[in-house]
Amino acid sequence: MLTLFDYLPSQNAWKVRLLLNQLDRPYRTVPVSIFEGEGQTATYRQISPTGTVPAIRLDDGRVLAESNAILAYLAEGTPYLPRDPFERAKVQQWLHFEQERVESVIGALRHWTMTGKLSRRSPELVAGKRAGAQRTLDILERELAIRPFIAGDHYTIADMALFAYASLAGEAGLSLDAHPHFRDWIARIEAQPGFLACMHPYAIDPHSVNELP
Ligand SMILES: N[C@@H](CCC(=O)N[C@@H](CS)C(=O)NCC(=O)O)C(=O)O
Repeated sequence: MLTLFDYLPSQNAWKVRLLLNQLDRPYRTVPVSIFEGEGQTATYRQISPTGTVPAIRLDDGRVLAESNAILAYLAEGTPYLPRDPFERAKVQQWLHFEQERVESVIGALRHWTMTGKLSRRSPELVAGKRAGAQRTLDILERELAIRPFIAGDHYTIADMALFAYASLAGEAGLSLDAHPHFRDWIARIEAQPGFLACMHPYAIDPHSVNELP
């Protein structure tokens, strides 16, 4: 059975849980307490070179890290990853966008906001992230005004990846009032069969107030 190396408040890991739920694929979980340093042990770094979650281990012992690489692997041959080379590349386009402009911008702001770290960051850094987050939301608003899903007419792993942090922009202190198409897209994703509504706040982990090692 597939093994998922997981940390419950991680939305990167939630992406993988979402896909596994939508595929109705069984898996077992190994929790990794990232704020206590479990990600940075030599043993775990053989599974995930950066020490981050999520990562997976297959039945044959092979391991794979990076949430979007895991999504692409698990979605192969399913409706969530198109076969057509151009349509696949479009999915990749938005997976790259997600890592560069959503996870590392909205995701970081949300992490700092939810765990009390915002005041420990420089005002310039926070202002830069806020401006970047606003640009990201504006891009998504424009794109989602002209098609139902981010990579085309169908729901794909690109939507799953984006949803993980972009849909929680409010928890990063960002307003979605001026983004009606983006809000409609959120509702469209939540209505997908097998959607995983269960998300876990950082507050379930008392160690999350600490800096990552
Ligand atoms: N690009 C990676 C980012 C993964 C990541 O940063 N995961 C966080 C949890 S959301 C983590 O494990 N952080 C621990 C650390 O940075 O040491 C991915 O998409 O999987």
